[in-house]
Amino acid sequence: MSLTSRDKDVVRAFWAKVSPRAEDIGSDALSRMLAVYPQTKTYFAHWKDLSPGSAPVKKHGKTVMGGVGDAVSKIDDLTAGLLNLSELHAFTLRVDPTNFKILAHCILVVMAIMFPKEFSPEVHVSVDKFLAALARALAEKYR
Ligand code: HNI
Repeated sequence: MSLTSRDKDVVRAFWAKVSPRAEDIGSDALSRMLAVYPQTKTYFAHWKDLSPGSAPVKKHGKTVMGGVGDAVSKIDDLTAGLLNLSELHAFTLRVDPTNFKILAHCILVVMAIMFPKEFSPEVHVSVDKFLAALARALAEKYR
């Protein structure tokens, strides 16, 4: 299901609202991924402290959301836009692509918690479709 121009407008407008808190979103989403899907911890074994809100989790949460913001700016061609990031995750980090959907789900949950008013059913469906397209674009290099 590809993103309609309406989806893209909704995602851009919602991102403009939530991006000032991107670091908090990323840190909470990453903390949740590590807690709810402990198999993802294997990719971060080199970190000292994996506990929710720890320094490395906060820092990486910000990094991940930087990637999400970059994807919003490249929403018209996510596959091309995220090619390097897909290569990094596939070949260097060897992240199992099923985990992209898992982190995307955690990001959606945190956005709903932090922005209950703005997270209307219409925003929900467009942001969900965007994050699914982002996960697919990151999995592109695995094919
Ligand atoms: Ni991901 C590094 C973005 C999902 C494990 N990740 C990055 C970087 C960005 C990024 C940006 C930094 C790249 C660089 O150094 O140039 N990651 C994203 C995005 C998603 C995502 C946008 C999906 C929404 N990454 C995942 C998932 C895992 C993952 C699901 C594992 C479960 N990522 C990593 C690891 C690194 C990483 C590991 C390197 C971090 C480090 O500190 O070594």
